[in-house]
Amino acid sequence: MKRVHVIDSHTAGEPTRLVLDGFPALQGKSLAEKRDALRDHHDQWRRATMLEPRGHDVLVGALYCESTSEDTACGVIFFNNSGYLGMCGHGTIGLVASLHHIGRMSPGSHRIDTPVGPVDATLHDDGAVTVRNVLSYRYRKQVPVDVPGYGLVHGDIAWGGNWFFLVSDHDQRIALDNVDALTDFTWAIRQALTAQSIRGEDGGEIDHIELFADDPKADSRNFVLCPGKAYDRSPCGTGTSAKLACLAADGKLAPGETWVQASICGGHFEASYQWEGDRIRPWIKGRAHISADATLLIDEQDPFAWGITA
Ligand code: PYC
Repeated sequence: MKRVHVIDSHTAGEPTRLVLDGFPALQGKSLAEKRDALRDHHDQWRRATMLEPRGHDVLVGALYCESTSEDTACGVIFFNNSGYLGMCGHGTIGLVASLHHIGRMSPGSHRIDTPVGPVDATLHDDGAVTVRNVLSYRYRKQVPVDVPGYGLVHGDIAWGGNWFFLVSDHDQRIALDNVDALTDFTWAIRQALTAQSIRGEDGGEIDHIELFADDPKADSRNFVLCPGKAYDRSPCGTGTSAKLACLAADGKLAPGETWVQASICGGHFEASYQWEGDRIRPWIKGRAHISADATLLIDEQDPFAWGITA
């Protein structure tokens, strides 16, 4: 029997499963190299912890990695039902809350390494967490994409730690009783972007699609489709960073001004930015709650030991 110690939390409704130990040791110096080693040689561990019967499509995994330098508290590799993420804002908030829960992190500021660069997380005395995210930017403005069944859709392409396609001009209703239609629409956009070879600046796949609408209690409400076709229950930390980059580029939000991003589920993140050269430094503030401290058991005799896959 293999055993994996996990702490589950949710950040504004979006779950994070922190893997504390049980995964194999990973080759590589940098977090990007370790992420590649996990993906290329040990991906069954992601599948076992993320997919049914132990996981589900909405879950985001966060593999805790011991710090390899003096200035970082730890490293983290994020993954989900379909593969690997660059950064994850809600997941970083969940990681910090979980480490605090088990007594491994105190209030204050902590540097955390990720495959796309270090971020800083401040755990506040009241349990809220502010993430100083990786530098973010808008790559292209109002890119047209022909979406079969929907017609021409325009969106901005922006980096917030993952690649996003951000669409404000649409006729969809962003409400929980309309999730199926929103998923169909955003999945069609995602497939059209891939089919039409519309990619991020580094050639990376644009695997997060974000829709915006007005919200009576926030500056905006979003719907974010994640790479594995589940929607983000939280306002999405990297997606909010991408949004800030677009607002900053359009001169619609001043540096230091607070932006309140609501999710389709009604959770909120508070966000702000500062310019650093031609990119922005985003800050995202939210809160996570612990939901389980558990040991996953992987029985080699179990035909679904390593997850249910297509
Ligand atoms: O909060 O950055 C985020 C995120 C990415 C995917 C799901 N949540």
